[in-house]
Amino acid sequence: MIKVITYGTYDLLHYGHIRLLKRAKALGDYLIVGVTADDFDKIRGKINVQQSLMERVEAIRATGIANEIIIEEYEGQKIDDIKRYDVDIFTVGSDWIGEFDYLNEYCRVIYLPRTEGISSSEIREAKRALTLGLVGDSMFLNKVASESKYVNGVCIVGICTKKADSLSDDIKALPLITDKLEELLNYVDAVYIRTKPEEHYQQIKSALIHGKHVLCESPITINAEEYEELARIAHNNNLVLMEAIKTAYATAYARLLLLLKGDKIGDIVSVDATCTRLKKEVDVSDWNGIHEWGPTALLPVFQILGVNYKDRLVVAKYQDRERIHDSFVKMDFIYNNAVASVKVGDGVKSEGELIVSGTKGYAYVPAPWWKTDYFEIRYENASENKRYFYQLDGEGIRYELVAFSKSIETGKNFSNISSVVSKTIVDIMEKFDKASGIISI
Ligand code: C2G
Repeated sequence: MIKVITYGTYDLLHYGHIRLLKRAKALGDYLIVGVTADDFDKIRGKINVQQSLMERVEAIRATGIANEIIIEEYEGQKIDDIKRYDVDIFTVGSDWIGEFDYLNEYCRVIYLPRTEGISSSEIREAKRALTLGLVGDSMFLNKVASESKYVNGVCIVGICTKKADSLSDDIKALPLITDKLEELLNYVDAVYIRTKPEEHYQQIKSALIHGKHVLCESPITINAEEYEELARIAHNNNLVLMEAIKTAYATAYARLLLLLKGDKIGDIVSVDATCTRLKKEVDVSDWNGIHEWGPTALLPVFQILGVNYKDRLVVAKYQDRERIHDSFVKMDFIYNNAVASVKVGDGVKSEGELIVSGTKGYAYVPAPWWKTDYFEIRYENASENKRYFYQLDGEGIRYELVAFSKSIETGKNFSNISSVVSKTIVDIMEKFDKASGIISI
């Protein structure tokens, strides 16, 4: 019996895949099909896969072509599989020609002509086809423009800005550059907003009223009533209003949360998050420290300990006598059985780490924890320490854009940030801006 093996993602199974599978089967008597696991795809850069692993396995099974279906989970697994299943032939489409010649050491390698004119990416592009407009003057928008290229179906077609000249060539080449938001809104399906928080409410409201979906840098607003109003407008018009905190979409951060929920370090007693970035000179026209860093630093506190803290202590150092621009803020939150401490600022330098302390051990995320691909779970007995690494491309922005476009396309909520957490972040910002209960140093 001649055993043949082939591998693929097989997202949105199409006739190109099926032709490949039929020709692979014809090479022998028994066909094993390896379907790639979600994590494995993400690590190898396939971040747009629409169907779950099980949906893709079931679609392959339904063809009746495969004699056996396995899951491809890690780099190098093909060699293990060829040995384990005593495979005679490895085959894959000609788009991979040369990539798997090393397998000749273990079995015959055959590249089959790829079917032209169809691909999962093209199907996704056609299904999703979302035009996106950027709003703001920040250099951060350059990253969003370059990251959007990795997201099937999302096309940035314009920007509303007053500083186009200071932005990237990608942005300068956009078909529409305007300083009028309404002009941009008439040209796109959705907007990504990165402007000063005090401008968000009006900009988001205008976009929603124009029937546009919104991805907005946190804090979405700095007023709780305004947040509620915007959430209501979005809900009533079946529009997506999603908060952008790229950390929430970093795989390592998301996996850390799952481990902590799984009792890996016992009962969590303390969460300590620090985010600082010392600016050469503080531009009081720019975001102040708490608005720029507060949402990111607060995210693990509220996602790990929840939002029902009993009390809080806020200490702030300001750059200016009017107390408009904070340079350093320390916030402590008291819970029933835990405490959290957040330190943020753009006028003070500290170690940007995240430490979650528990009754069995602790989680340590090194600086810059907010865009980490690595963390450790540490115990009293260091030999039990565990290290985790998860590839992070583009600081998490592309995954955030995928979640936004999937939410729009499906009408389901693919945001990694719950509305309760969003609301609490807004509440903290509003209280801070009203200087309620702040100890100034
Ligand atoms: N394919 C094809 N014709 C197409 C599209 C895909 O012949 N129009 C083939 C690919 O060459 C591959 C298989 O169908 O052999 C599955 O394609 P994908 O689902 O795109 O997955 P891919 O990542 O290309 O799979 O490690 C090997 C890879 O996993 C191969």
